[in-house]
Amino acid sequence: MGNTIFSKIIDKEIPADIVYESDAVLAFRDINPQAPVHILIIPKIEIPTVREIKGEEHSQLLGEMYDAANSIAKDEGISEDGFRLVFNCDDHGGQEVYHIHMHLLGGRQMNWPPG
Ligand code: DGP
Repeated sequence: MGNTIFSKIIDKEIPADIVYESDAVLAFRDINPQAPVHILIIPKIEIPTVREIKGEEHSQLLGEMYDAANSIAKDEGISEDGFRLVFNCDDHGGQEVYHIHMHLLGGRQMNWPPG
């Protein structure tokens, strides 16, 4: 049992608009979308921040998350024009939910710097 709202989404205790699911990874639409397509791709195991990612332990999991992002971007019709993938980390990174999640954003021109 994890500690965040995302654990409840994984356990189907609260609803989410799920677009991809495997044994290790779940992806669903962000409740507060910042772009026409805004999907969160998360591991089913709880890793609080990207600081806890260990290459040796999590490389396969991270690889699957990037595969999922590419597959979902194609399904959503944003792959050709391009998109943005973001992990926020802790306070200065703007992280609100302490279960790592990759934001997949697309369907409009992204700006830089992100603010
Ligand atoms: P971050 O700031 O990087 O931790 O992003 C957290 C994102 O999670 C934020 O864009 C809003 C989204 N979010 C928070 N709670 C829920 C929820 O209950 N359902 C869904 N679908 N998204 C949520």
